[in-house]
Amino acid sequence: MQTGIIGLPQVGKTTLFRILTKTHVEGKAGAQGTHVGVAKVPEPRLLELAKLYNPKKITYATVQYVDVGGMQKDRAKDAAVLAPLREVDTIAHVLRVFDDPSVPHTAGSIDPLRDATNLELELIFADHDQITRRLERLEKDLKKKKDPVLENEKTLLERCKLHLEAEKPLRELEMTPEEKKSVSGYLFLSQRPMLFVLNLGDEEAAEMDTAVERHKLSALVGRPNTAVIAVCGRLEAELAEMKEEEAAEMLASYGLKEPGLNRLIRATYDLMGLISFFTAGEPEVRAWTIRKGSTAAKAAGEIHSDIEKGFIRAEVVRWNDLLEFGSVAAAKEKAKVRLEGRDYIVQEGDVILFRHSG
Ligand SMILES: Nc1nc2c(ncn2[C@@H]2O[C@H](COP(=O)(O)OP(=O)(O)OP(=O)(O)O)[C@@H](O)[C@H]2O)c(=O)[nH]1
Ligand SMILES: [Mg+2]
Repeated sequence: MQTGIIGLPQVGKTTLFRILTKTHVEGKAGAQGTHVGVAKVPEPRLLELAKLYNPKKITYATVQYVDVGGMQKDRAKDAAVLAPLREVDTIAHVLRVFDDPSVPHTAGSIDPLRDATNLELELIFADHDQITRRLERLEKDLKKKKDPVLENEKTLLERCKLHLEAEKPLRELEMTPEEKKSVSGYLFLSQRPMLFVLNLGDEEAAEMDTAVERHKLSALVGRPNTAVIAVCGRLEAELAEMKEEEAAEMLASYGLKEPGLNRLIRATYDLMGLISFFTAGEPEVRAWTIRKGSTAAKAAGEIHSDIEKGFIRAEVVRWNDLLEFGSVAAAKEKAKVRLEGRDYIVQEGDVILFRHSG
């Protein structure tokens, strides 16, 4: 699961990327100078579960972040920056809210709504170009031979095109699961779930909750497949350098409970429609990632394809029941352990033991 970090030049993308992925060195640059790194999904329940098992290993779920570099005004250059975005599951758009005369803004002034709108338009234009080309091709083919599948595709693409022409991203267009599937091959950029990350100045750290209103960004809120979150990039960078206790003290001094990065990672996780389930034992207590709505068999496959193939049943206990009763055996006595089949839909926070053959 990958999140692409985009934004105008000098908005704090790489700063955030480095702290998210704990890469203190200059990350390994891939094609077009992109950086890829892995972030642990914060999961306090894992430590609670570990207290019961005293495991050799504790393993967090992870998400990948890709820092794709700054977007320029020049469209040709943008195409190169946009290319790696086709591979990602969600996009995090860093918006510069902090003002700092020593770091000039490319547009000369601070206006996050303008920046959000302009960059969104780039994604919309890219998808529009792609659809226009595809429709031309389809029309030619349909002239030669009638084909109901292609007809359907044409109708759907025309609907997408109209939506884009209203300057709205495709993630806001309602589609049936079948329709979504039929366009999934196009990897449309404006269809990706979007997280707007407001990068605030330190002086706003204590007023994170009201940042949206203060900066007149309500237009970004409440849209489908879109989320907004505020962080202070510079403060986060300082926190990342501190010892745990010092960091906690500093957070408390701003009235904050946890680093903004935790909220950011969880927000991308939610936006991707991901949930966690756990496996727990003496060798390892571990969080796993699956899409909401996945079956027990699918979850087993996440761990190992052999467990999916040889699936017999899943023994499922809710994480809080397990913590309350202290062991699976005790939870069983209280009838809190369920035996589920391969089609059981895994719930966020399930602790699962898979019984399998082979
Ligand atoms: N004052 C202030 N400066 C910041 C903050 N975040 C980043 N900066 C500074 O802004 C400059 C750019 O930060 P980067 O993280 O490199 O920004 P970027 O978006 O990766 O920039 P490009 O890759 O060049 O597009 C650096 O000098 C940072 O120290 C912040 O929250 N407050
Ligand atoms: Mg950068």
